[in-house]
This record gives sequence, structure tokens and C-alpha cells, in this order.
Amino acid sequence: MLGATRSLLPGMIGVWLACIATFAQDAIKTQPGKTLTVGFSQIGAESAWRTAETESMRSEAAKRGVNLKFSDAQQKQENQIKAIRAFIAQKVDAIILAPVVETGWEPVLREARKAGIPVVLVDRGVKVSDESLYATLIASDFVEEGRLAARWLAEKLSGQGNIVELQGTPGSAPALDRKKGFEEVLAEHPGLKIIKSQSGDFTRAKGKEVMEAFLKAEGKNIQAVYAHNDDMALGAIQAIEAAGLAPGKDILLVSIDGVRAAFEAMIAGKLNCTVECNPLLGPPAFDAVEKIVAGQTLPKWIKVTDQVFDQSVAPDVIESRKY
Ligand code: GYE
Repeated sequence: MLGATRSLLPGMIGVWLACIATFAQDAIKTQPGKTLTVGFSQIGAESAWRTAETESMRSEAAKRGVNLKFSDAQQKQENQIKAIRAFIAQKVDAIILAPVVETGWEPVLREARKAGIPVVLVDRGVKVSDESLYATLIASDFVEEGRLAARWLAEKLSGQGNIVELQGTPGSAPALDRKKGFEEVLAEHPGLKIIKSQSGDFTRAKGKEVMEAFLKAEGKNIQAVYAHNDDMALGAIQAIEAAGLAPGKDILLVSIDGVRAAFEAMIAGKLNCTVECNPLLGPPAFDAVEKIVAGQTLPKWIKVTDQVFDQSVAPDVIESRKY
């Protein structure tokens, strides 16, 4: 038995040496100073928020001399999976992924890991059984954003009123979490009720369409709109005006993102409040990529902090807004 182990030893040492050589090669591949090639799988261009995020990624990559491979998935997970596979085939140094929905990523993330390519998640999270499948997530706390919106509305309505909800893309982290946080606070206010709730897919056009249907069904029964993003609130404003009602007065509106158009709508008195969600993720995303390729381990969630803005502060802050 002992003899057999002894005779295996030289072979095992050979395997160890081969492993060390592979690790060393990986280290050479990602040495500082070398131009990094990074694949970015973006969801699409559904909102002003997302356009700002894309722009932040592109300009930060250019600033740092990163060779950025950009892919727009037109809101489809299958396109994102294809893009990730293409990035793996091209042997990029890292992949940045803004995942459209939370589930269904495990197989492709395993493929990236097998190829030794780190994945940085930006803006939306994923549900996976093994968190080591991604290096870090850089995103806001969407549950907290939902709570902030609900607290603002509860105070404004003195705890009484019917709310309609425009949800984001079904199955996406911001839609699920913004609903969850909002409902959590609503549970403390029995006089506040969500009487209708439907997805407007984070777009202005769908927000308008769904709000038209809500107004048809409920009319003056609606005291407030909670929209999971500004674009849908802006669409809802159009529907409310078309129905002969005054947005911001007859029906209050609170939404999330804090894009420039939301500040303009607040100044015009049509939107009441926006909870900021910062899309300028280029700098933290490339900081993360650079640290990971240099061998550092990052926290699993790098939290982006946000604040609440309502009509009373909008005129003073609009000029300082960066997106
Ligand atoms: O709020 C919305 C969008 O994932 C945080 O996606 C992002 C959301 C953002 O299109 O406008």
C-alpha cells in the first residue's frame, strides 16, 4: 500500500506543478499595465436611466483605455446569454453583466467560471445557488427604494388613499424588490391600498398604456401612482392629463430613478417625488474589474446609496444632476 503511494508521488507532483504553471499563466494574462478587454452585456435602452448607465460605461472605458465590447440585448435574456458566450469565445479579461431578470443564469455563469473569466454584476442582481459564480454586484438597494417611496407617500396622503402601481419588467430584481419594500411599509398603514398593479416594463409608452386602463377602470378612485421608474410615471402623467385630470394634484405620483426629466416634471408640478437610483456605474464597475484582475477579492454587494427628492427641492438641485 505504502509502496503504491510512493510510486504515485512523482506523478502527483507533476500534476501540482502543472496546476501552478496554469495559475502563473493566468496571472501573466491579467498583469497590470496590459490593455484590458471587457465585455458588457447591457439589457437594452428601455429608459433614460439605462441610457445614462450605458453612457457611463462607455465613457469610463474610453477614459481608462479599456477595450469595451458592448452588446445590447433588446430586453431579452437569451440575447444576453448569447453575448456572454461570445465574450467567453473571445477570451475577454472580464464580463460586466446587467441581468434583465433574476433567474436562469447559472449555466452560463458556470461556463464563464470554467473559462476563468470573472463576472461583475451591475445594477440588477441574480438568484444563484452558488454566489461564487460572480465576483461582486454593484447596485442600489431596491427594497429600500420601495420603502422610501412608500414612506413619502404615506406621509403625503396622511395614511389614507388608493394607489395604483406600475411595476417594472416582470422577474427583474428592481421590480420584485421595489414592490416588496413598498408593500412592507404599506402594511403599517391600513388606510393605504394598492387597488391595481401591473407591469409597464419600465417604459414610458407602456406606463401610459397601463395607466389609461387603470383610469378607465377606477377613474377618480385613484389618489396616487407608485411607478417603479420615472419613465413609467412620465407616461402615466400623459394618461392622467388626457383623462382631464391634473397629475401631481388630483393624482399624486411617486417614482424611482431621479432622471433629469423627472426633475423637470417636478418643477412643472406634475410629478411629486422621485427616489434616486444612481445609474453612473462606469467608475465603480471598472474599479471592480481592475481590482479583480489584480487578484483582490471584493465584497459580494457594493451598495450604491440614493436619496429622496420631492417638488420642494427640485428647482434647487436640478442643475447639479448628472443624468
Ligand atoms: O430603475 C429602470 C430601468 O435596473 C435599476 O432599470 C435598473 C432599472 C431602472 O430601466 O429605469
